[in-house]
Parts: sequence; structure tokens; C-alpha cells
Amino acid sequence: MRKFHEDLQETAKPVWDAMLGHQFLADTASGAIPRQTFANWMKQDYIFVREAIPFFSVLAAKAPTSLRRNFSDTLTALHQELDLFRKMANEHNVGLESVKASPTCHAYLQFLMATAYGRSFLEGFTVLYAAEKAYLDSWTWVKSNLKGASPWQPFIENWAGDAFRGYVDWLAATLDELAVGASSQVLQDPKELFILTGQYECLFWEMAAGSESWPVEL
Ligand code: MP5
Repeated sequence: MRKFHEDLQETAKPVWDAMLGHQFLADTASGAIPRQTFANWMKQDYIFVREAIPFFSVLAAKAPTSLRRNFSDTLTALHQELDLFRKMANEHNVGLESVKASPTCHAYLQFLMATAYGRSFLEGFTVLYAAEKAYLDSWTWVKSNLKGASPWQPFIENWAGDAFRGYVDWLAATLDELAVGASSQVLQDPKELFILTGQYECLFWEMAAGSESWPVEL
């Protein structure tokens, strides 16, 4: 029988295809991406990762006892990731401190928090898996299509390396266990949230590529 995470990926395939076909990834892989455009992503993703920590912490509060250790380890990894952003920003003269979330980044983060607070642990965990799987697949695509050396290699390695792949595999296996015995009706909401998270991931690349802004910048 097909596993739950495979079922999710099958259902969301058109969204994943759109994500992996995004120009931002193609330009990052080919080296054609303007530094300014990459910096847009860097600034917004710094905010995203920083504010994903509360999402993750709310989810951790709902986690079964057996998963607490894994959640603590991931929290440590998120802080290390923020260090990577600060190091890269420093090396490439990108200012991170006064950055505000763009409309897409803001909406995505609100969605994460609403899911963590208002939905079941299974639903929150599905969204976490979707976001991590999106980055694993997006950056693995970049790594596989890379033309020559990239100034962004540490980011590529962060999400396309073995450690991150192992973590996402663990998320998939854990999600499958959480879904065992659930009726197809109970699994319907997580499925929709998985697709929605994929849609936000597409929007995030689109936002980074186009330097989206609020109508009035104050
Ligand atoms: C991730 C991310 C992966 N950094 N940014 C977006 C927009 N989606 C997913 O999360 P993490 O915590 O960096 O592994």
C-alpha cells in the first residue's frame, strides 16, 4: 500500500512541478541570478526561518513525548541556520537587521502559526514536512543543475546535503506513522494543508524573484 507521504506527493505533484520549474531556481543553478534578486530571497528567508522558530515551538508543545528529543535537535539546527544566514549576509554585504516580512512571507508565516495553534498535531506536522520537503527538493534541483561554482554553495549544501535529506526522510517516516489508522476523511485536511504549503512555497520563489513590496513602505 502507498504510504501517506507518497500519497501527499502524488496529490500535490502539479504544485511541486511549478515550484521546481521556477525561474529563480533555474537562474540560481545557471549562475544568471542577479545578486540583488538573490539578496531578496536571503533577507526574506532569514525572517522566515527566524519566525519559523515559534511555529516549530508551538508544534513541539503538542508533540508526543517520543518526538520531544527530535524537536529539540531541530530547534538547535534552526539557530545554526540563522548563523549561516548572518555569515553569508555579512560576506555579501546584505543587511538583515531592519528587514520586514514581505506580504507573501508575512502571509506564509501567519498560515504556519494559525496551523500550529489551531489545528491538530498531525496537520501541523504535515505542514512542517511540506515546507522542509519543498526546500529539500528545490535546492536538490539547483544542486543537480548547477553550472560551475556558485557563490551560494553554502545555502545549496544546507538544504541539498545528506544531513538535511536524512531529517526530511525522518519527517516522512514519522508522518506515515502518525497517519496509521486514520480514516481517509481525517487525512483529507492534512492533504489540503500539504497542497496549500506547496502553493506558498511557489509564491515565495515568485516573491523573491520579483521583489514584492507592500503598497506603502513605512
Ligand atoms: C524552508 C525555508 C525550510 N527556509 N524557507 C521556506 C520559504 N520554506 C522552507 O525550512 P528550514 O527551517 O530552513 O529547514
